[in-house]
Amino acid sequence: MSDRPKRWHVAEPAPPDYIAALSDLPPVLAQVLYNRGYRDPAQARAFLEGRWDGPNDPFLLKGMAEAVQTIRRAIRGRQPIAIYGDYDADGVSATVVLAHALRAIGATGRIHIPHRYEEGYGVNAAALRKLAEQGVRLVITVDCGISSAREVAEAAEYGLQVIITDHHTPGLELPPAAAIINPRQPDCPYPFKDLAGVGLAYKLAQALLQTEDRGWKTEALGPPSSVPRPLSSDDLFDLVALGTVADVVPLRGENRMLVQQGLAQMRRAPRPGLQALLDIADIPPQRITARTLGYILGPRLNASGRLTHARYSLKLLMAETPAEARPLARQLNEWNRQRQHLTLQYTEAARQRVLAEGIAPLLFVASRDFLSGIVGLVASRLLDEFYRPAVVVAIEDGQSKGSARSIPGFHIAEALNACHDLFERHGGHAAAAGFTIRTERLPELQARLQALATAALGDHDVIRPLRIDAEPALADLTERLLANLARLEPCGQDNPPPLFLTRGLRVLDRRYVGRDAAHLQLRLTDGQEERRAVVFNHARITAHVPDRVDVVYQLAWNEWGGQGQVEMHICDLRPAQL
Ligand SMILES: [Mn+2]
Repeated sequence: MSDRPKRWHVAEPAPPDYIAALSDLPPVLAQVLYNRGYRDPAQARAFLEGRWDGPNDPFLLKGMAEAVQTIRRAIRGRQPIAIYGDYDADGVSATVVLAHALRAIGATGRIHIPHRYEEGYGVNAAALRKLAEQGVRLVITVDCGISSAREVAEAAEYGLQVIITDHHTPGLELPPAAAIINPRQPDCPYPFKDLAGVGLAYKLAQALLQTEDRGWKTEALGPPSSVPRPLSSDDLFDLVALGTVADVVPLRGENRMLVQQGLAQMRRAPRPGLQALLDIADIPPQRITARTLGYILGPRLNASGRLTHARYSLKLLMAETPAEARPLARQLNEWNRQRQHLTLQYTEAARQRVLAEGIAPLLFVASRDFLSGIVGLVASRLLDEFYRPAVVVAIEDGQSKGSARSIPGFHIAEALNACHDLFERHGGHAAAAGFTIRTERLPELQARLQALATAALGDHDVIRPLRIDAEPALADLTERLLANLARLEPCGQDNPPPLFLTRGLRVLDRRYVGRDAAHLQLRLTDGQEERRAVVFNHARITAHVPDRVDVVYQLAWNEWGGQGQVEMHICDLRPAQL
């Protein structure tokens, strides 16, 4: 819980006929569905039951037919194909998805994942040239490439074809590729725009394997040594779920379906690499949730690319036996610990700078001490604490690398586009982006971004909104309600865990618990009912808890001491307004 002020917004109550139409559900759950935008009871039910009029036909993606044709032609001509991936969990998952699909249809070739520090983000000319020298005639990018017009044009000059699959916001100039698969490009009719990089790799895999099913099998002759394993695109759902959650794209529509399917598959039979990571974290596969992907598996798979090279994560996800997976998982776990340590250290240095220099509309911290693989995490932490767009830069001689995170109301990728003349390279989304810049241009960048943020957000205080779903009484907070709320899973980006407000509670008991007494445990009552509540990491926050409080919280199940009970996890707390 952060100590900065938050603005409480309680959702407008759903109309009585809506609640009545969903009378088999607890009213609190019906209200949550209404708040999530499912204003028609049938829609709400479909969301809850995971029914969905998908999956969408992959050929609705602009460029898909050309991509499939080009890939088939390369396979027929026995031309090696390269997959050009990215070094984050989304990019690595996408690489593995496409590798399995290509292998299954008899393609041969290579995989290239760039080195974050030696090559940088995206498609680089030297790597393309090297692939061509190795005999590759076709390169397929996953999770990158949309901002690499120059490199793709240059490759065409020496006869290297490129297919781009990328979900990042296209810039002004699209690369002259053989095909571009990106639902955000102009006039792509694909109905769902929020697939991750791995989601798009999956759609390409689906298209390739689907055309295979249409009886084109005879065209896909691999070399005699490679015996393609039979593969259904459904076998790849676990990887899709992993990259989708790790990349923090909205868990709605097609993504919700993909993540649900992937979680079910992982719980049944996790692939050896994921099983090995779960073993180290002591998590039984049956208990995997979207949070496990976001907070346990994702960070470990990201750690290799942040500190050394993402190929170790690639090898882990490709591992076919536990013996192969275990040492890799241990290594990733160790890198993740180092990553955590660096994140804490840099974040503390950055917040000291922010506090010393005054909190501007946009936070901008640049340092020679930062490693560029970590700056994005620091920007996230700054945003969490100060609720401002945050740009964090690792200064290096010559060229520096930065990472930005933003809040609603300030589209950071567009802000970077507006400064495009300053960058060597840049790209991203509304809420997260990155760039490479000549170091001497940093002061101008800071001034221009500051001006853009001031114009967009104004000088007034930007206060984090807490979107509260409902105001239940303590008596409503039951095991049955919690079980019903679980039907909203997988929760995450754009489908957050429900948030509740209960007013006028009396504090019966306060206890400091956990290491360094970091957490505060309360017993709360409304005069009739009593519930346990926890404020995690209260220290910087609630030095004094008054006797009567209004609390905003999520519901959780606590099984400590062998006895289960519903528990309130407090996100914000105020003296009761009587
Ligand atoms: Mn991505």
